[in-house]
Amino acid sequence: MLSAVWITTPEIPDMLPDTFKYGDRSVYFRHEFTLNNVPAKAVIKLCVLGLGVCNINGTAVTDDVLTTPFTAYDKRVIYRTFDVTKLLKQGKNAIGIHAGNGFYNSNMRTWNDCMAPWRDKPKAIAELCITFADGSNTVVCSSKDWRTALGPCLYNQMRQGEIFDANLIQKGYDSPCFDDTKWAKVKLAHAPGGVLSDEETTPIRITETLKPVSVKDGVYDFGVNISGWVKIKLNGIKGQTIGITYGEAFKNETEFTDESRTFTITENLPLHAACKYICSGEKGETYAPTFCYFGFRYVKIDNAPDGLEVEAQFVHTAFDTVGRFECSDGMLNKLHDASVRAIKSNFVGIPTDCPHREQNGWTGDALFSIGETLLNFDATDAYRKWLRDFIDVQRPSGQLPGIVPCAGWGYNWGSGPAWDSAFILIPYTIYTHTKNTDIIKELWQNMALYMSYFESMADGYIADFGLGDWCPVDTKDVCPTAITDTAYLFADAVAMSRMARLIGKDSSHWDELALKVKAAWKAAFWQNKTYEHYQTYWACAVYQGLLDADEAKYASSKLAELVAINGYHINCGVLGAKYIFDALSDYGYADVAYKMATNPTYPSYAYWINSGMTTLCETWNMNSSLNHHMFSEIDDWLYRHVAGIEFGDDGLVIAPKIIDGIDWVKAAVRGVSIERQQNRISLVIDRQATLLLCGKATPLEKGNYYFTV
Ligand code: RAM
Repeated sequence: MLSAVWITTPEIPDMLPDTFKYGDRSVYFRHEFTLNNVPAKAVIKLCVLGLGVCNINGTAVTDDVLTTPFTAYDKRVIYRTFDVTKLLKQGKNAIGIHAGNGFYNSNMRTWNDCMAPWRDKPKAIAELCITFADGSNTVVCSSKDWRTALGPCLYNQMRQGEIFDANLIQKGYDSPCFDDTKWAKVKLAHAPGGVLSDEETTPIRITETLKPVSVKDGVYDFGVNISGWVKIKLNGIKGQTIGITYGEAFKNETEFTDESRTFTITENLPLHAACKYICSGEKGETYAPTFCYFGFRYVKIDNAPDGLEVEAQFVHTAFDTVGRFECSDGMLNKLHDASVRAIKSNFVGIPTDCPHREQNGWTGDALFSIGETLLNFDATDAYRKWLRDFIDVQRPSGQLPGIVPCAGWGYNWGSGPAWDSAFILIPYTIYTHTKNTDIIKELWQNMALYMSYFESMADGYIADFGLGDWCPVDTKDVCPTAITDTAYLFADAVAMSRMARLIGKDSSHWDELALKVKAAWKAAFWQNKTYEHYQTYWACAVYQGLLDADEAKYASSKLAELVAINGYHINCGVLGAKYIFDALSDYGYADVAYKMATNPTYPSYAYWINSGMTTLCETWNMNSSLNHHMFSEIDDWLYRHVAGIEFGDDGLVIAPKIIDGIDWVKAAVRGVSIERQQNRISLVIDRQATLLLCGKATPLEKGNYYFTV
């Protein structure tokens, strides 16, 4: 990208409708050039900020959507490379770009967006490298000679939506011989400031198309909650404005709940998870947004002509599926589906918290779902990109914000050990699944920097800062944060020690730290009556490995007792929910975990499903987002305990739990598959493993096995 320059649109005030601020509008860029021969090979290196579509001779260079990865653009900007050999021809050619705001030019006050250090109007950089059969080559770069005009999106903002006027589409702008004499010359733009990086990321794509399951009074129900948008096809009248509003749930016959919407409601911004489409009047015109996405199950379409066709498009990071799970219990299967759907909807370039309201890269949410995401998907490339984003926003002290990337918000609220530990424990979990240490080596310095910050925030090895057991059942009586924070200091120290050894570094500091923290945790919290009524307390102690074997057994039995006393209801927040399934199942109480998960009454996972949820919620009483993935540890439990496939610290462990009521289970992850019918198990493994059954460990070589238990 050396010879290319960043280009933008000069201000052309008289071309703007006065209701919109400059920068709200999408812009076009175009350039024509002549080739004397047919290219043998051509690639375009491209970055459009915030987002853009690039066409060559009328054809898109990619099927990917929301193409430019979201990064702290003043630190790192990722450009993508696309093979465009087939799109070029001998003679006249044209490149056309349609650019919008994305997170580069977000106007929201919340999360500091509008104050982002990188914020600017849309801009682009492109370098088209062409090689001919005779070995000669030429390069076509974005330059001051390109032309620009305002685009058809009168308004476009990621979380809010678009106002798209089809009458302003400049047909043929991306093909040669288009008359651009009324277009302006581009202006050279400031580079966004970040290092230009060509790293690989997993693209965002439309992965599924859904037909509505019901339509009534302009409300289309797609049956499931997803991330993405709808595509409409219609025969409208020129100038007719169609309203398309997205929502998760209704508060009355016609209106969506406020929780279904973006924070734009409180900020009084023009759109609240909605698009407006102004028809051109052409027969069969189609529209789907380009510069925003939504979280929704329903759309409400106003003022549409008869014969409107509507389909939903599920949009997320298109990682390959590597896992499947199914069993004889229908509720568990629904919980698996809901978890998978929540994970997909919440990975749109970065792991987010919810697709409809925030679309933020909340670190904790990603940590809480890391196991199940890696069991279901080949997501390591996508995480690598996101973990690099941590480096970009880490303060020199080592401190991390609660959302990554961030525009300067989230260092003093929304972070803390349980969220920040994503930076330590996600790389380690990726290692356990892939056995590849590259990511650890790459992040090592920054992880160590974070740990020095974490240690400096602990008083006598007790840490107590940031968020704790978030979104609990009982908001008035929450397990103290010091218990869970200090446990993360221990867990992180243990992971650092293991990672140090894996990459040939000295682990002694982390070993000592782990011992000291464990001692401090036990002195402060162990067997202290004040905490014994918290499920999270017992679960944390067991899950994080703070106890000796006998103590862990005892704690697990106390936890099982507590769950039973509570009518087999879960009674914790995100942290407790992360620990409780393991803490019960590792010591013989998988049946209690099963009863708790499938308990039909509030609060429980099954209660969500019985209330019509198709994803997981943010709160047990469903009064907030209905598409969060932070409670998805249940899916990890299905794979690791119910099916018994675990990629552990020391390799593959096969440890299926025989639970009364679950007659059969079928699951597979990568080269490992297991099927259980009552007490007969068949197993295929593509590597060595340890079989753990009835407390007995047996080493297994790669191969096929049949046994009864
Ligand atoms: C909410 C988010 C997220 C959580 C933070 C702390 O706003 O949706 O799930 O991690 O709060």
